[in-house]
Amino acid sequence: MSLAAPTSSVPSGAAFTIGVVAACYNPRLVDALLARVQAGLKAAGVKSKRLTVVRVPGSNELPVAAQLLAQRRKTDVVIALGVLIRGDTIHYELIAGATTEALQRVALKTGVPVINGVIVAENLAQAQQRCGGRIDRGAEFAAAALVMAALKRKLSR
Ligand code: DLZ
Repeated sequence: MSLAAPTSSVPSGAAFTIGVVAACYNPRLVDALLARVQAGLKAAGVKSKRLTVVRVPGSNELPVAAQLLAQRRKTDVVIALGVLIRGDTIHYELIAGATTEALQRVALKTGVPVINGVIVAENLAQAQQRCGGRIDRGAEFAAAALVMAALKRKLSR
């Protein structure tokens, strides 16, 4: 994963309904990532009553939950969060590839943007840096979600 995050401005989130699905695997890391996503959304004005957070066992289960959230009538965007660490997970590449592809399929099938917030790290230190450390991927995922929600509204009119 690159360190070069986009720098575009973040639209207000006040009008958006957002679904977040987070894996329970690597719970401390995912919880830290989720907290940062929630902080980013809140800072942009997303109302707590318009934010639904659900948990699934592992990253493999993210796509189906993302689809269920996307199919809810008012959902503007879905964010899927998980952590995969190469050293810890033998079939890391399989899960990472399958999850990425399936999340993209959900987005294209439903027309609701799905932000791929699965951290794919080489080791624990790298994962910690990206979930609760100096690289704020959570804020990036929140910003990407708001940009895509705004784009969907604009182009769906
Ligand atoms: C089984 C498994 C393993 C070994 N590692 C991870 C992981 O690092 N991150 C993650 O999110 N999930 C992992 N899982 C669980 C799978 O994603 C899935 O929950 C199970 O295979 C059941 O379908």
